[in-house]
Amino acid sequence: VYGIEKPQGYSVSFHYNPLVEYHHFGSSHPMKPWRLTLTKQLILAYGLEYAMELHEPRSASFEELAIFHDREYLDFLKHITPQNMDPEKEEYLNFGFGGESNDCPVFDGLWDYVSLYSGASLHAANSLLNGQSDIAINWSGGLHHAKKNAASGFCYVNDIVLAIQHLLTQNQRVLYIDIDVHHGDGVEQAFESTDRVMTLSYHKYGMDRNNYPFFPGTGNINEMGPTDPSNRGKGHSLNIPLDDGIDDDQYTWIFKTVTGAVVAKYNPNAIVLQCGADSLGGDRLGKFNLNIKAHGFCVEFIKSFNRPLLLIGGGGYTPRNVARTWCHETAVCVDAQLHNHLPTHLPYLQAFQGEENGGGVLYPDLHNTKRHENANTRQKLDNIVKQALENLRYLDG
Ligand code: TV7
Ligand code: CA
Ligand code: ZN
Repeated sequence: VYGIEKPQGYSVSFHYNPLVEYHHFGSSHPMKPWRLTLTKQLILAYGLEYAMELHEPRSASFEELAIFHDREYLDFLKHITPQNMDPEKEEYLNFGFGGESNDCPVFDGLWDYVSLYSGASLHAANSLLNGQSDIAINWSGGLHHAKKNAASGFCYVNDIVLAIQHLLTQNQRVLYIDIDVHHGDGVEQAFESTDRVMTLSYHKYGMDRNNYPFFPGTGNINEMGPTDPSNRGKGHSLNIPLDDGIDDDQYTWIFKTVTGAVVAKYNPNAIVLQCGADSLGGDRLGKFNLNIKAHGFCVEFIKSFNRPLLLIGGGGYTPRNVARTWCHETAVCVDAQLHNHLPTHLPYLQAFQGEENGGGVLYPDLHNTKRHENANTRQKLDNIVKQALENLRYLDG
């Protein structure tokens, strides 16, 4: 009778198959699945596993992936290897492989990799559907650029689209929010013709000094999906284009203001939050200057709406800071405060030491690590908010 009672608060589930971390895109490629090892080790070192349910999900099947993706594309993904690939063949380019940047290389175990992270997102969505958890986490997912028949920007299979489709089996409206520094174009496109999914992405938008657009080059404020009044999806995409060097105060202000208005207006039955950690200061590819707690504020804010919540990973190219951020955000979910000094029994402790601004701590100062000049003025941000709130009027029908 006086046994251990279920503690107050949210029930949180953590979905992770450690086999994903053994996959390599290539030594010079910025995407490092190894960052997931660091994340998991940090979470365990702080003892967060005692505050949530851990699941080791199986891989998604071909049939499960085919709910969104074309079968010809999946056949290609399933059988392509570094040994049998032919970069001259047309399908190779059509399916988004090759090209000068080699963003989406063919590597050993590619099929296992995509089905592992997708299986984890589907499993996480499922535990929200069957009421086993209020917040479900999959840090290995969040690959928002993949299209139904093409790989793009390090993403081969769109686990987010698959998870949202699964949530739609029992939820009328799902809100997708994306704080990765890149535009969540694949998810936006997949649901452009439905009013049952609303997508909201915050990202860097604009040209670099060589006049190349920041990847993927879409997501301006006036891009809101179809506006044809006969299209059910009209106005159900909202994009917040931001400039280099945005700081904590500006970002949390714009996130609160716009996301708050969207939740109030759309009233979703479930929320999916993509937590790409490339929006942090000091990221190898990103352009923003956010600290870990400002990034984590987005999770706190979304959590306060008390809707079933799926948290997924995404980008993040400075592995030690990815691990710090996702560990902090896991703690936010279970309402734990973490000590700034890293636990001494942490494996890979070395990875977190010897930094200029924060060796040995969980919350280093990332604001000035790469010094992107802040090109976001008060006035520009005010205008974006004004325009965003105006765009929301399309939801009135
Ligand atoms: C979700 N940026 C994914 C973000 C995907 C970004 C890109 C790289 C890159 C790729 C490499 C590599 C790299 C140091 C960085 C348009 C081009 C670029 C002309 C020269 N190093 C996410 C994708 C983005 C691959 N791609 O949102 C192998 O950077 O900008 C581009 C594409 C093609 C043409 N070239 C410019 O975070 C997970 N790629 C090293 C090795
Ligand atoms: Ca984004
Ligand atoms: Zn990104």
